[in-house]
Amino acid sequence: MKHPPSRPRLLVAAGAIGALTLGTLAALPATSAMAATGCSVTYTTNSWSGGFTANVTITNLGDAITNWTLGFSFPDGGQQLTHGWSAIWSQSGNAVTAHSESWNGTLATGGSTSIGFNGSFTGSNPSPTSFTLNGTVCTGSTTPPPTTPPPTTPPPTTPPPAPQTPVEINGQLRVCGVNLCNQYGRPIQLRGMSTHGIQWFGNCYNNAALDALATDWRADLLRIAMYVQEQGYETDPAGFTNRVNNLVEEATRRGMYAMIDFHTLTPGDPMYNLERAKTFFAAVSARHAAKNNVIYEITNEPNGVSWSTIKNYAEQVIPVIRANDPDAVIIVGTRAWSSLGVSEGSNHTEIVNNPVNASNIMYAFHFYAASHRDNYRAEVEQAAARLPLFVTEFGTVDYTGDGAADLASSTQWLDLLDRLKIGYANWTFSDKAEGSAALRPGTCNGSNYTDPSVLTTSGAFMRDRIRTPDNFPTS
Ligand code: IDC
Repeated sequence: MKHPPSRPRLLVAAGAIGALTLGTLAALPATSAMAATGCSVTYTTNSWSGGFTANVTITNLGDAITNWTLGFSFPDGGQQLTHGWSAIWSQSGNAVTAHSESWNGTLATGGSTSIGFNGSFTGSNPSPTSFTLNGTVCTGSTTPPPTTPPPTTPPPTTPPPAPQTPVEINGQLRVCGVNLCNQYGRPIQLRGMSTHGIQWFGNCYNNAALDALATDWRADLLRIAMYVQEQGYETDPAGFTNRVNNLVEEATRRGMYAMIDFHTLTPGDPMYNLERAKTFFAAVSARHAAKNNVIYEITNEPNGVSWSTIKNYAEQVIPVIRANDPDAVIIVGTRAWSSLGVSEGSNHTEIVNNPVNASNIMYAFHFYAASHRDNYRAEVEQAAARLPLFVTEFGTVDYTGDGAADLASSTQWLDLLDRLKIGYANWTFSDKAEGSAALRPGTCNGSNYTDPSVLTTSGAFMRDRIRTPDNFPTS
């Protein structure tokens, strides 16, 4: 029974096992993950002075296995495996491993096999207290296979509702009483920006800039300022008509309302441009008749002329648009730079007493916050009770378009317009070196329109005002 120690042989055997074990270990997790596991082990010894024989019986209590590895640890540091049989034995430190031979690897459920070894010891020879078979601790009972969770179909991914654009929500607008109403007949306020003169600042209305206006500023509205004089429309009617049409398409693609501003300024008599207006509006209204987001502003700022002259002009231009686009909202400039007459000593009653003979129209009011204050605000408050108003242009600065932004007066103005649900477009979404411009000079040469550093004082103020939620009524 006594077998002499034979360490060199064991070392060679251990090396061989190491090579075998690699493949086995890799296979183990896959099989054991699906199988019931369990085992019991009996371990008995006969010992003599400094040596012993251990008989080990392994019983498989789990599903059938085709090879096995028994593991245990000697409790005493002096215990040493010297020679084993019926398995490929190895020892590393206190840890002992026995791997099945080809002939006893298969163990059915309940099947047993006996193996053994001789060992030496220096102090005592306690038996190991814990065994593992293929990694499972042998407790004498069976562990059912882990219940494989049913294949999880990922929950249907409901895409987050696409944020709706102002035009998707509100659809075709129409004037209702003194308000602008959406497709549900509910009053709304549109908040947005005006271009500068597109003959000068066309480079500011590129994709990145308009994307920023629609998604970063969350503007509802783009006012397209097409000057008629000052190197504008009169110099190239077809070319400017195309430019306006293209910007209408750009606003439409981004779900914004497009306001076409026939930007008369000097001379102040709109009749000076009557034929141009008819030609221009016939063209753009034909082109955009099927759209629901186009608003026509037929004259920017009449000045030095009577209200009856403006009314006469309006009643000639409006039918040209109506012939193509019967349901579009049309906005008429008012006397004295669209001040409802105030800047030339009149007031809104001249309109109330002699309104434009057309339906679905609004009247323009313009202000520059550093120049126009309480008396203008009072006028707007009164007029708003009787006339549909739209602030198609205003500045946070003085009437020159330059100087410092008057944020206190601008805040008073915008609070008033919000309360009265009067729509507005701020002058200007451009990088002109003047106080009213929202973008710092040079911005439009670049591609970044969302970094706060591109905004002027006026731009930062306006962006904050415009990007707050609209809460448009939807029923
Ligand atoms: C101003 C521009 C300025 C330009 C000038 C002349 O801000 O850069 O040189 O027009 O074209 C208005 C007009 C609007 C003016 C603006 C500021 O509608 O065209 O823009 N303003 O002066 N009415 C009152 C003020």
